[in-house]
Amino acid sequence: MSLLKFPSGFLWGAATSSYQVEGAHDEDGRSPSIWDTFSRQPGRVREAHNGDVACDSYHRIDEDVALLKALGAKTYRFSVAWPRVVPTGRGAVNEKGLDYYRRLVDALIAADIEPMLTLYHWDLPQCLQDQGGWQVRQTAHDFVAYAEAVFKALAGRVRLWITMNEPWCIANLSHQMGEHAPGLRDHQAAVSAAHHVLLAHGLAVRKFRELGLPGEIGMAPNVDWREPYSQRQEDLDACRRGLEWFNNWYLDPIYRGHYPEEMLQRYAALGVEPPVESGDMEIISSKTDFLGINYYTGSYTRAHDTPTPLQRTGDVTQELAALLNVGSVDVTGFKHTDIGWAHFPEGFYRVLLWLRDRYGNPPVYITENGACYNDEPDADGRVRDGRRIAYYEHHLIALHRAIRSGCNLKGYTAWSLLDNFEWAWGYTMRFGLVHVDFKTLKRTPKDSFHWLKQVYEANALRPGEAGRLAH
Ligand code: PNW
Repeated sequence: MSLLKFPSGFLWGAATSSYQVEGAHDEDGRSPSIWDTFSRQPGRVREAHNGDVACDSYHRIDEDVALLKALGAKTYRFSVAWPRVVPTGRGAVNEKGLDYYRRLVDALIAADIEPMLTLYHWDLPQCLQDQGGWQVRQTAHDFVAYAEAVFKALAGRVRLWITMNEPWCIANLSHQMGEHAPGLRDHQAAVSAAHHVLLAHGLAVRKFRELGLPGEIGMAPNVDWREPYSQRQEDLDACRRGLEWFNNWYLDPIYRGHYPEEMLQRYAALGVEPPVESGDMEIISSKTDFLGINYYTGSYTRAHDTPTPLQRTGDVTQELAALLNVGSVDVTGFKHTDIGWAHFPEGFYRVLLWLRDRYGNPPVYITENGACYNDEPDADGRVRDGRRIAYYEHHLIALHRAIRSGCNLKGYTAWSLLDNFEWAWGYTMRFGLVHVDFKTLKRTPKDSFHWLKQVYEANALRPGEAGRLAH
């Protein structure tokens, strides 16, 4: 069996985010975020779970860094909690909150692990949500002031900076579909939020340049892949609409300086438009140094035979269905992970090629990729998550194919280092390479951890090995 080698210096690692792992929700001056509020509203999060304790990573820097070291990680992607650093949303900086990240970064550097820092992974200070949150322009300016405090505190020690994690989730999943905080279902709210998130990103990139900081800055959108069910024109069009809504809405403004035309027109039919002011698109398209990509799943897509007419009805679900007019077809008997997402490694390969061709082959870090399987430790203490190993193996082969096809790939951080607070699913869905017992907080590396370690240390993958390890 052939050995699939990755480029030398390829940056392997693992990822987490602040609200999902830190806990310590009320320590050292942290104020509540929208997720503290949302998780306390009945019916929003499975089992009424919240991130008050999470993985307690706030108190376990040494333990987590030791796990990263044991994994052979060359980088750790984590996020900073805005409500720790600027508890009032805008204004005074809380040095105690910053100290946690200083200690974490120091510990990573001492372990020879490159910090990859995300400035916003969804924990907006609740006090800013009370003033309109991402729906208002002011939040973009507040974000830049917060970002500047973090830039200055960690300048020179952090080289890789990510402004936003997954703008589609921040805007659409949270303001259009109501599934994440703040839980709204309103197209205009989503489109306004998307614009202000993009603006905040562009303003932060400009601030980073203005400060003359060493390092690289980019954004980490999640991308979807839609493979046409057939070559019939309606199906091809459905795929394009699906991608415009999910991918291009964020990537076109950054790389091309405008929103995708067809989706703009479709939103306009619902009376919705982005609140663009003069100069915004130039700010949003400020040059970045890399693109972070989060990929989990994709689907075969076709148009509905009888599309819902695109008009305002007041029924948000129906309007969204009409806006997209896409349907997924499970034609392949795909395996699904425990969260219900299709195992679709071919989509990973396809979307990387699509990004290469559409956006001029930018340097790309895969900032998230991983699988939800809820395997628990066996009696002997071992977590036999062979299905997760298979997911990683297939996706790393897809990644290798993309590199061989000329995609400018620089690194890969697996989601996630730890089982953690999986948003609306609470602790009921596990993505970790390390199992966390949420009663004792004991951490147990799973079989997938040991498998990935071999890949990371060899900087290469031998297809077929997963099958042996899984048993
Ligand atoms: C991403 N969806 O979230 C996030 O960046 C992580 O924080 C999260 O834990 C991980 O993926 C796994 O879910 C998403 O419903 C959450 O489409 C939900 C969706 C997409 C991404």
